[in-house]
Amino acid sequence: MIRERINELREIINRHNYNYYILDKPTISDFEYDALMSELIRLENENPALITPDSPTQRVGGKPLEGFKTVTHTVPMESLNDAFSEGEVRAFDTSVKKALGGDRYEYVVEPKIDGLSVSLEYENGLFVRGSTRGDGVTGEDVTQNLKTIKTIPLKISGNIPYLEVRGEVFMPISSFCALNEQREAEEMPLFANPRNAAAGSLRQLDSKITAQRRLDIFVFNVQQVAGITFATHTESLDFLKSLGFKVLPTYNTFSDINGVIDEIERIGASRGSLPFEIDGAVVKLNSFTHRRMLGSTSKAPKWAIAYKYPAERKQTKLLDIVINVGRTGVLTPNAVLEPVKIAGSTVGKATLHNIDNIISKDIRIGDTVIIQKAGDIIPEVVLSVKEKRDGSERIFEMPRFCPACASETIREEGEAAVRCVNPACPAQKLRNIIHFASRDAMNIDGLGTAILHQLVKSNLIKTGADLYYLKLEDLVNIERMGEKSAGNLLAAIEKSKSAGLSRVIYALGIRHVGSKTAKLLAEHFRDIDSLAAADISEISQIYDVGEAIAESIKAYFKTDASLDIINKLRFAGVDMTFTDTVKDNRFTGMTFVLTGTLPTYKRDEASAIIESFGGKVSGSVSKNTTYVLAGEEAGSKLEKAKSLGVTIIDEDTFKLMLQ
Ligand code: 0OX
Repeated sequence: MIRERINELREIINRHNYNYYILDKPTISDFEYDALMSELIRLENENPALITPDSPTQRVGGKPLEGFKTVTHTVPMESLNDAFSEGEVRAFDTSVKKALGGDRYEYVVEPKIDGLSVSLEYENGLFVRGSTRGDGVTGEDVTQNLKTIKTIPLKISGNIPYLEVRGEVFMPISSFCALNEQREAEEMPLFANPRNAAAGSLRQLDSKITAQRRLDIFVFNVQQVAGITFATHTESLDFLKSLGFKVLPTYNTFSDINGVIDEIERIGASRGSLPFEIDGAVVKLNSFTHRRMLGSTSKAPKWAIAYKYPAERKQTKLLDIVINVGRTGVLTPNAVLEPVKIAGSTVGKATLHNIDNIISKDIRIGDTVIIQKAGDIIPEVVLSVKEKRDGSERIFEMPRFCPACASETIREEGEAAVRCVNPACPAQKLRNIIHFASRDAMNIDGLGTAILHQLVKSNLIKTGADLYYLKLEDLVNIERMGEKSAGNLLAAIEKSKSAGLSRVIYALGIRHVGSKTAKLLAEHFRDIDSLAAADISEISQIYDVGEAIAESIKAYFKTDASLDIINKLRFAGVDMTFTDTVKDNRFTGMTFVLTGTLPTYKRDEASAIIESFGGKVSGSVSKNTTYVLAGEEAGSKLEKAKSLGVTIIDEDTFKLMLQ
């Protein structure tokens, strides 16, 4: 009874998923859909034995992985030879004609989706494995992540013992824009284009993140199938469509090259209005017999070619140059343009990269310029049209003062970028505070980006030092924070006051000062005031601390804003003196067994560390062993640990435990 209802619900939900995601024709309301899904989730929760891997509930992502397994592609995932002109496409046709010796032949022309290639494998109708292309022979197992893509069927009909299909995972432009908008609001680094966003999303070890990313797929090839043969590629694509796959939006056939060229142009002209990005058109022979006659080189088939569209260029007027202060303090000159339509969107802004670029291309305010949209979402100014000048154009200079905070900017030797190094600069505020609270810095537990974003937005904090002046009511007033979590957070902030000098130095976010340098500085100067007062020669005398780092430290402590931060930290009672590392007793009562060769620690080093934290090291595994720390070529101890169910850790995990 319950089993039947579960099956029925799965079928109904799968049908609605197909209507919504593949046909783009929803047949029920979101409300009704959610009700069906909730019922299925409830029934499965009550009857966990009835959960199957192809259930629509299994698309939400699972436990984070430690790493991806590698997959060997039994049928190589070949790449394509490129063509950049009509002439090259015609030359390809000439070589095909020659190889087929007078046979009549037919081409298929497909849009070339700009995403990343994946393989999907089905055994007895069930989606069992999905992997990235990798180098074509070995890729990574990303099954969990692919399952979150609603257009990938988890089950197919037709009694097919084995099927492997290939497709391109991509991020629709609208999802990409929404994702970047959200990341911008959270002050996270932006993805340069939808392809990078898709790749970053598919290669997440935590599939729950992938599930939030709204990826999609177009399938375009049968790699292998048991029990069915096709005469042509289009036949195989029609077959995939009938199984419920989301196949490429077009795959038209042509029996002469002129038709192919026209189709390439047609696809190119549609580029701007497609909801996803394409970077070319693929021309393939349709007949599998003909494909076999042509064969492949080691890299790519000789029966196909990818025509790559040139980056679109447009002419417009450069109205002004404005400065954007990025999250790392870099001042970037941006062009304000007379709006033009390019690659599907209206553009009024373009990047000029840096001042050297402006000087070398002699770009002036008021110039007529050529802009180009290549892989990146923000177009760039390629050149200025000097013939169109009338003498009214103005030469641009970088401002000496930061437009966001008015403090003096610096340009380091050998660097193209001009920077603002004021730690309290509003353009970098949130980023600096996130760094301040992060694990290797003040290590404030429970203080994530979202909370910090709200604290900054409500003007409760301007720098990391302000965290020490937060009160309970400040925290409970921000969204979604209960009194208990607010209390925990205050306790974590309080605890961080004794993090020690090296963490404080690192937390300040001084350019070039990583946690290793911060430790060296802390050991040498022993309190923050000595560091702040030191001159460049004294700082750069420290082994491993060069002149560039020393200059950066000096520049940091020169600003009033930095001194203000130091004073606030002092007044709040943050320990800014160096004490030789005090070990805690975190391993008391635990027994470790070491086996195999560890990547960086020698055995006795690891043993000494364990003992210094109060743990014991034993030579043999028993049920009383807490952890087996295993390296390369671990032998029987590892086997024994597995059989006894003892937790096995690697060196990376061990290092995490030491932090
Ligand atoms: C795409 C795409 C990629 C099959 C044989 C060699 C390459 N990105 O849209 N690859 C292929 O063809 C493979 N077709 C496509 N449409």
